[in-house]
Amino acid sequence: MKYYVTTAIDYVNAQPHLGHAYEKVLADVLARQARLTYGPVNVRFQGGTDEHGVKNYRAAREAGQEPGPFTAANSERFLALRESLGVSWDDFIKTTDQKRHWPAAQELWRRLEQNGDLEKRTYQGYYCVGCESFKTEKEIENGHCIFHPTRELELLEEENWFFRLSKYQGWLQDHFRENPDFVQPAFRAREILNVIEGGLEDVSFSRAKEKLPWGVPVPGDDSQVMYVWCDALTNYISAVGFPDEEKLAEWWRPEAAVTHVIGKDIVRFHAALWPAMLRSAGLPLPDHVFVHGFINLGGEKLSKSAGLSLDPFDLAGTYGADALRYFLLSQIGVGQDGEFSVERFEAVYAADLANNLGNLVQRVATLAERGGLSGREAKEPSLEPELVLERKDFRAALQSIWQVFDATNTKIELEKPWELKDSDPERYERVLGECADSILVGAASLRPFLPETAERIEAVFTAPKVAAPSEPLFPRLDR
Ligand code: ME8
Repeated sequence: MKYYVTTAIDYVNAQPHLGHAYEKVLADVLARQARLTYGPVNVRFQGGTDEHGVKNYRAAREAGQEPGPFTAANSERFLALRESLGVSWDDFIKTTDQKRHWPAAQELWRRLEQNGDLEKRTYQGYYCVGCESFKTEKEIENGHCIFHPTRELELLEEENWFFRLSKYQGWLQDHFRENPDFVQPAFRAREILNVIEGGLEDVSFSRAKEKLPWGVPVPGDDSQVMYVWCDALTNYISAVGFPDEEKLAEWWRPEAAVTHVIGKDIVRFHAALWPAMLRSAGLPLPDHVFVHGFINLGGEKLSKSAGLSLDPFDLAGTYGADALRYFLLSQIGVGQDGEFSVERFEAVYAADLANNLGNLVQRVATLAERGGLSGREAKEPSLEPELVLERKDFRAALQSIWQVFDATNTKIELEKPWELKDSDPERYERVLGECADSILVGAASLRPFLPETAERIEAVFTAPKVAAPSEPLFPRLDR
């Protein structure tokens, strides 16, 4: 079984915020769980940055820089999430990569053209730079794009290449009916199917080079560069070798499981445009598009354009990467939006991490050390991988893992091993061994979610002699 999971490739017009970090952590859990379930060689976890388009180009200009160095520097910040939050990408592709990415984007273009799906037209419409797309009437509210109410829409008139998306409407509807879990969760599938049934318009697929010189050149037309979404979506196959079909087939073929993890604002591109492009080019489709909600702050979506941001590097630096991962994974239901506040984060940190898990590990390890307990064997996880890989219900998964820790805490309270050390040393050892074992079961299940914590706990209880960690797993917050 081959498992290929991708994150959206982020625009690099500004620094990463907590919303980006959230998405990468969700996909990381899938990748880590898949490595445990299918074996690391059968899993590929792909990330990258989306560096073309008007938004990036203007941000560079506004910073007084050339787009190349500007996007390259910001791309590094996105890649840095790998270290700061333990996002275990196997590979990271940049759309400015002329060797790996451009030939793929251009070959895909040629195939769409050969299939009669690209044609040049003059078009006038309202463009949202935030979304990097033209907006239909239905997507405009009070004169603004629903996703970017702080940006002005721009009226553009240009001669561009168009992709005949409308041609694929019927086929897409059938695909949704035949593959009810193509888009997950189900409420998002229904939503996007409604949009498709409401009618799909053809998509402007290029921009005049004289207005936007920053993009992949359109094959055979020097006056145009590719539309940023056409270029960006291709990353999912350029990264795995397209146009080399043999290389591509290792990860991108009907029998492999391919999952795109994306946010709710870009479903249309992934669930309508991308499948249609692949169909036109005669390539297989991904299996799942898993759609997450937004991280909000005080009810507002975190966004680069609205200037509302929370620095994931600061948060991970202050509280620890695993603490931040825990909050993001345990507090938000599948596909739902999540509200972030430092107060809530600290309350969850104190209750679940410092007091519950951290205390339990410290207590059991201290008592075990006192009794000279030998290390135990590492355990198999009790968590069903299906809950993670299929249902993607990370909150439910963590709740079930915490039940193991809660039960161990209760056992300690009931058995009071500290009263047994001298009176009944045999029972003392047995109780502590059982507690250590159930902590090890919990830690094994925790590996995809809190990798560093799981490793630390497993190191404590599998060492030749159990010894209490010199530093608590989750230090108390002095406030
Ligand atoms: O859309 N909460 O890039 P992007 C949760 N380049 N997720 C959020 C979020 C928030 N507050 N804000 C953004 C793009 N995201 C394109 C993708 S893929 C071929 C091209 C998510 O930097 C957003 O939904 O605007 C998307 O999945 C990802 O972050 C990148 O957003």
